[in-house]
Amino acid sequence: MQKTPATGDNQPGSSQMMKAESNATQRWIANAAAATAQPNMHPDKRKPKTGILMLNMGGPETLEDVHDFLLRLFLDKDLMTLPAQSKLGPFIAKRRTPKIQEQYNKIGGGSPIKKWTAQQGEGMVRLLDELSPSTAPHKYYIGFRYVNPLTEAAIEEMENDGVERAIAFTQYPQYSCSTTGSSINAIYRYYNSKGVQPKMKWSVIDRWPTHPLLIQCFADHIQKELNMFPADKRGDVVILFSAHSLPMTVVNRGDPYPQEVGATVHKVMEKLGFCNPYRLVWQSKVGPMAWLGPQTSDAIEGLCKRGKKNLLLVPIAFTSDHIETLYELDIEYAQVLANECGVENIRRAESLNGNPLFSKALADLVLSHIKSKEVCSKQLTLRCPMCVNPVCGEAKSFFANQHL
Ligand code: GF9
Ligand code: FES
Repeated sequence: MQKTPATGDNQPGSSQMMKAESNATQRWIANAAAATAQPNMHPDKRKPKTGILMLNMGGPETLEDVHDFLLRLFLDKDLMTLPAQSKLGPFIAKRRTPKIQEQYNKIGGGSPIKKWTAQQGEGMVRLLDELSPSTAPHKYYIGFRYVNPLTEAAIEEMENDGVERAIAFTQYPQYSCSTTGSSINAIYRYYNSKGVQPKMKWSVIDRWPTHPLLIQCFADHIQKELNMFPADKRGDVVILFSAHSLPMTVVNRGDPYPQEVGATVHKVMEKLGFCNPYRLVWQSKVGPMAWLGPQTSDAIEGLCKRGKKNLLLVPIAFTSDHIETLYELDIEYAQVLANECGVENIRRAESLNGNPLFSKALADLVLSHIKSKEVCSKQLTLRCPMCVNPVCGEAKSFFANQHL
């Protein structure tokens, strides 16, 4: 028999009191067992108090996943609106699949984004459990927009796990309605289409373009790469920050992304003491419409023509490797295009990937967010001046009505 806790003036005897004491004892034993057993349990088996949903677009892990990735992308009404989208979307997805499969084939057969996100998430929750016992256990969930694990499945898992506090944490440092906005709308659509209210309390980390540890990571990776240039060329290197471009229709409706990417670039250069000349350029334009420029490829060509032949490419809007770094920057630009242009030295700064300081940045963002007791940034409460997507307004109201 276990020792029972002192219960004051209990007089043993009546069955009522025996029952009361027995209940108290069992509760005490259960509580004690939970308190001592939980920290030793496998992290995945403990009931998480705080769930952190890491939002990103995701990428196909295998060549077989390419089609469904493209299908979901071209059906995403928060990313783009096409005429007769439910017919045209699948048509374009199918037509583009072979070309995109070929690109993924050249980078080893698939996107590494899930692997990196999981590693970053593990590091983040390990730190959070140490730094914030009152909100522990923390569990990370991956919510991709276009591949598994999909955002909707992750939300369901969080609800089933009995998470109390749900934090939607965008993994895009800079906010665009076409990226983070689409993921946030997806969370809103999940509850709206089921017609249920969340059991968890939701809040959002919607942007972090100038977080000091993010800036430190970028500066470290740039410095490391600058040091790889021949010493006599190092001072002549042009740093080309390359971010995913946006259609001008998105820019002109007032999307905050170009300004926020500019803010990241400025802080990184400040950290480096403005050691080299630099530009912010934009990659991955597709289709016939106008996109924000200058394009990364044109900038490489134009600089070479003007005698600037030592270039350092820095992916600044994605934190992990993906097709735009491993194929577009490394193969298309740094190998093929650079050769044609007569480049002397061209290098690419490493993505943040498995850098432990980056996991620390993520943990610090979550911790500051919890301490702030705010549902989201003030910026998230404002729709783009020219927004025509009603779901943006509904999603903003959904989060504004979450009371922590
Ligand atoms: C984006 C990051 C920032 C379809 C073209 C066939 C459209 C689009 C984007 C922005 C990704 C990562 C931005 C379209 C239509 N967009 N891509 N917007 N993508 N592709 O509106 Cl970090
Ligand atoms: Fe920006 Fe709707 S497009 S808020």
